Amino acid sequence: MERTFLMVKPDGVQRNMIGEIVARFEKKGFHLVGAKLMQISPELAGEHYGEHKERPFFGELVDFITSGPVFAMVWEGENVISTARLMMGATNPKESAPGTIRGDFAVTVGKNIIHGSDSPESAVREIGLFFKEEELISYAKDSNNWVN
Ligand code: RTP
Ligand code: MG
Repeated sequence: MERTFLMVKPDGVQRNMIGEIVARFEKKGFHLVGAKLMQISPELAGEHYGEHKERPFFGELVDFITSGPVFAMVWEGENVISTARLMMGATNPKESAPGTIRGDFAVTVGKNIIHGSDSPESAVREIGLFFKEEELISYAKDSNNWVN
């Protein structure tokens, strides 16, 4: 079963959106296997966003993602990586469709509420960066049988 790494960014935590975001993925039919509120260090931020190191916004991105607590999660389910990206909406909220998280709740690209892995390779890498194996819980839930 596929897994992805999702994270409510500091703006989402400050705006009391953890519950709203968790609820969307739960109701969709995905399965939560790990979650924690945490403060990202500058080192972890640099690794997580390593692909953007040369971009002009890198410094701002690291400052923002380390500016307050984030809510880190691992979700499991059929096609969860690409479906979660659809549910998040386009990176820039001025282009994200209504009905998506960014389309419904965000205005500007630097404060777009949620992160989600963009590929199977990113998902494995990011889950490994943020979670220890023992922090991820495999468990059965009867409701899963009504989804797949
Ligand atoms: P994320 O990694 O945070 O889930 O976002 P994403 O895949 O949709 O977008 P990505 O290209 O990976 O960019 C990472 C984050 O950098 C900020 N950004 N700022 N000022 C800008 O032009 C700009 N472009 C990107 C955004 O906050 C984006 O989420
Ligand atoms: Mg990205």
